[in-house]
Amino acid sequence: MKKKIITRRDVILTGLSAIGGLILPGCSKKVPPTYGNILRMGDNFTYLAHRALLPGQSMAKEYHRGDISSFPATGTTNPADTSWKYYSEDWAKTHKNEFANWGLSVEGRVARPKSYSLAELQSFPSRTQITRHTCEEGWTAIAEWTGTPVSHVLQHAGILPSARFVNFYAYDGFMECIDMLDAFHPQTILAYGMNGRDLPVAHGAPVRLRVEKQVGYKSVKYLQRIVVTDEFVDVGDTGWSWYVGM
Ligand SMILES: Nc1nc2c(c(=O)[nH]1)N[C@H]1C(S)=C(S)[C@@H](COP(=O)(O)O)O[C@H]1N2
Ligand SMILES: [Mo]
Repeated sequence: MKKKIITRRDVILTGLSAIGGLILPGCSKKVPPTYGNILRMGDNFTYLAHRALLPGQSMAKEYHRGDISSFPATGTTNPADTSWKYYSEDWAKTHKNEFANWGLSVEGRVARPKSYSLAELQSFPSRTQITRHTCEEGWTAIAEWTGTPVSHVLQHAGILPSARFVNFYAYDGFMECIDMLDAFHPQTILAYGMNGRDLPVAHGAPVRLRVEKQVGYKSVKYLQRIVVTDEFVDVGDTGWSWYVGM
């Protein structure tokens, strides 16, 4: 996987002058900061090149039931574990309540900010997809995910025309952001089901994001809040690339 990224970056750096002039001027807040890091600059070039050159709504490959594999759980696997550094009392409470009082807040640049219950999300149009998850640590796994498209929820909340980014916040403090092209991608869903059952705790219950066109860490587990913004929210240098499109 590493090799692929380097190859892609080389290709993009060669084509840089062509797209650089087109997109870079005046968009300081439209792409993430690079912190003077040359690899970060590469990430942004990859992002801008993808957005300029590739069809944004191309689909991630979907698999068959028989392709479903075992699936490791990584990062936070139980936010109610008090010995865990990202322990969440709020998540533990809503889990104890079988998520009856859980709500996903959708706020920011939307006309009708509100909190969506699990039942409400489950009543929205649903999509089921069998896809391959690719973790930056070098493993992949295939599972079936069921959820409602992020696009449906954003439109339900009345997303404003100036909005450009969608920020996802989790109970364990994890946060990720995607742009509108990924947010409105048909395979970008708020998943409440995995392999035909409720989403297990270890995989982000009750609802997680699935962004099939990006590396695994963009698929935020234990969702708590979605904030729509006009500009890129700079949370500082996390050491993780913002754009990890595949
Ligand atoms: N809230 C939250 N979301 C997260 C993580 C996490 O630690 N916390 N880890 C990320 C990473 S690096 C990966 S590979 C996947 C792991 O999902 P899984 O546990 O279902 O395999 O979730 C992503 N989303
Ligand atoms: Mo990961």
